[in-house]
Amino acid sequence: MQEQLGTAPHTDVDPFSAEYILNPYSHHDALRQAPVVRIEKYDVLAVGRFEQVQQVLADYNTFISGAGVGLSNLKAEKPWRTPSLLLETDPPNHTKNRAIISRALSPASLRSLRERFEAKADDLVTKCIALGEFDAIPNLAEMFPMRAFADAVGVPQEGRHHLVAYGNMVFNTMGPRNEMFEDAMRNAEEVITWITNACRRETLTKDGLGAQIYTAADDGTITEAEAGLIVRSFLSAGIDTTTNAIASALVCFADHPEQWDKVREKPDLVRAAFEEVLRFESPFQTFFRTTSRPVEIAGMPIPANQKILLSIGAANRDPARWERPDEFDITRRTTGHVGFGAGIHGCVGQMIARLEVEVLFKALAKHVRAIELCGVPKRQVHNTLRGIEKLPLRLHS
Ligand code: OVV
Repeated sequence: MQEQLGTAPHTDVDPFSAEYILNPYSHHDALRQAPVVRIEKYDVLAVGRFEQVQQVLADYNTFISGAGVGLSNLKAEKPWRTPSLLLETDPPNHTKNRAIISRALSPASLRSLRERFEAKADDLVTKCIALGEFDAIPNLAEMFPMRAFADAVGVPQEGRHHLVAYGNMVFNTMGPRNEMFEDAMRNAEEVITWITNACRRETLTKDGLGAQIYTAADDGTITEAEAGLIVRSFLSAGIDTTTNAIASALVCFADHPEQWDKVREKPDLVRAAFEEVLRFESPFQTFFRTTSRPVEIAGMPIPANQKILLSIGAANRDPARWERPDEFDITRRTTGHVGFGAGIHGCVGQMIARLEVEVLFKALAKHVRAIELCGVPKRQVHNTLRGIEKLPLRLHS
């Protein structure tokens, strides 16, 4: 389509419709038809080309997060929770908070977690093999982060299923007030009560990542309440994302047994394979920025205070950036994918996410010859995440 100079072409694509969510890839060309498009239904702009997504992510002063990274403008509409001190904040506050959580998630800090993760992965994989045909969502994709990550943070055992529900609330409410939004919020009060308690200093184990955040309250860098909110970010961002990354990886390997064979022969390929999963099936498909001033994107004037949707999924399959973008190929160069975002808000948990997936898939590579799909995976209709709801599998030892 020929775009008029200076105006973003309109599209009737709805990234929050069930039809889109079930197969986003067939709609991405419409989002990438120009550097910026206008999504009529929500009256927002969208970028889906790799180049512009990267440009928007890099310019954090113009494309801010402080008005929220969902469709709703947090400065104009009252949000259902206190905004995140990391995700929904801009410098200088973001910088200070990010340094605190960064330290807790640094490679040095994570080194001691590997062995614990390995024991859990081995145990879980052995149990899943013994199940025969099983649903890999609750039993594997959710179970592993729920054990490995939640233990690492130091949250109580009792009621951990609330973590999945909370992630669904956080990520579904980044979209419009549709059925997915309302469904996710149905049990909100109970879930929020559990999460709020789990983030308290007194509830957390003494030696976990959560407790480490509270050391910044001890030395007066942040308040007690701020420490609780930073711990909340672990619980918001750390379960559903990894769960769906694991689920997508399982489907990718079930669909491409020859690539699973490569991993089994050389388990050190797991880390590269995970980057390809993040490119190919980006768990966090869409989020927003808001313009802090009038700006141009590729010559198109954008007003101030304008919500802009970033299609991470479209950028990670942009044919202008990737050869054979729709092919899952664990041997390709994935450097530069935006599956973890980029820039100052780039996923602060990416090291622990990579560690979890590496350890889990190395355990699978050790024990599992073939990952067999025993039925069609049931996609989760979700405003933001590339989710799978039901995944019937059999792991052949
Ligand atoms: C990256 C991310 C996703 C969802 C929630 C948060 C962060 C948070 O900080 O609350």
